[in-house]
Amino acid sequence: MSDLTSVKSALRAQRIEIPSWAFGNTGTRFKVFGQLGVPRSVHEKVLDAAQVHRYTGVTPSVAVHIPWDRTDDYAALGAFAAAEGIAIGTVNANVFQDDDYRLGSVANPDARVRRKALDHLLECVDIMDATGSRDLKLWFADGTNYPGQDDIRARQDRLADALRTVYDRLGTGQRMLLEYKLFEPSFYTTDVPDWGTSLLHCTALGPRAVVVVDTGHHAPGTNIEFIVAVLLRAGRLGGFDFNSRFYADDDLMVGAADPFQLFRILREVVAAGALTGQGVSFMLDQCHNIEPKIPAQIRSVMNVQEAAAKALVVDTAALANAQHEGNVLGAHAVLMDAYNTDVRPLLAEVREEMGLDPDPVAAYAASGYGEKIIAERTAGAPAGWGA
Ligand code: RM4
Ligand code: MN
Repeated sequence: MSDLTSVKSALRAQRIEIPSWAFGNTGTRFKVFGQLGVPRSVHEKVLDAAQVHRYTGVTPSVAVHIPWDRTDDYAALGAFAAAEGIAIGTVNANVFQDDDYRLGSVANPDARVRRKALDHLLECVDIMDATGSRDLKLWFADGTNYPGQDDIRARQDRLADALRTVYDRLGTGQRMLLEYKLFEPSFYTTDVPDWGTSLLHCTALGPRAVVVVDTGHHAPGTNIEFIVAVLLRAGRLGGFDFNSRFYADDDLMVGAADPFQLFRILREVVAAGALTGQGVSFMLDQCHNIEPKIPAQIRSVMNVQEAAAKALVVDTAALANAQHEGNVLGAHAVLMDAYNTDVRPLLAEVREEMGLDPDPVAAYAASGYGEKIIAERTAGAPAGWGA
């Protein structure tokens, strides 16, 4: 795809989902630095998420994390979001913050703990029914710290049993997204450490179980775009959790650490015709420990858009030709020409055509919303990681 009209229409149609937890206070195991104006409820997170959509025009849904976003009436939450012009998106389960989960959740050796974790996952599907969410995202902290601590294969069996029960409970049109992560908090084995393990479980379950690629969840040097290409080919790429890493699961802004990697990933997505449409969900999974949160989300969305635009302007005919001729340097040059294109004027034009300010960062700063929430949100407990 390289004619301007189709590039622009793809950029207009691209959708990015932002995470509710990006707006709460976060930090590391060393310190959580509180910020002013932080939401005190899921409703205020929705208001902040709606701001990101107002200035970017491409983030019409916000993912929630249960229990961080627990509320009495999820249908009402969905209606509240709709009134703000956005929807409740992916429901993220959380079976890693309870004392009971010391030895794991659905793979725990204790049947009582497994049942408790399973009940939480099923509750998340109930919430999806109420909010109209399509996707359930599962990430398990399960694993072991020491050789011999538990039986590796038995843990896989327990995991598979739980996934089967949840999969069978999904309603029409609902999907299960199974995320993997190399290590942490478990340091010896992790029960879903890589895309292969995730894919094996998804394949056993059925077509509505798909893999999530969190860009921060790989060993240094991993070729993530290769994984993306393979999963797309198999029809099992459910979506991304975008963020940046320098060392481990850093959760920094997407496109900050390695914009070239983001381009290479999105190049595979564009090549598979999967940038727009319903199949692949483009989510951010980030925390903003020291930078202001709403502007950081806006910046992140723009980083994804810039990488996507570069992926869209690849001269595919010239690339195919060079590849066919075995012209190694020529093919590489075609890709680098696209990567080195300054797509910011193009994106500014697309925004203007969408009735948006060409500079979302400046438009948000000029809106006064940041000052308003600092003045208003003085009482009560700011949202954070705590359940
Ligand atoms: C995990 C994983 C999940 C995210 C939690 C907060 O490492 O990336 O997607 O929801 O962190
Ligand atoms: Mn993630």
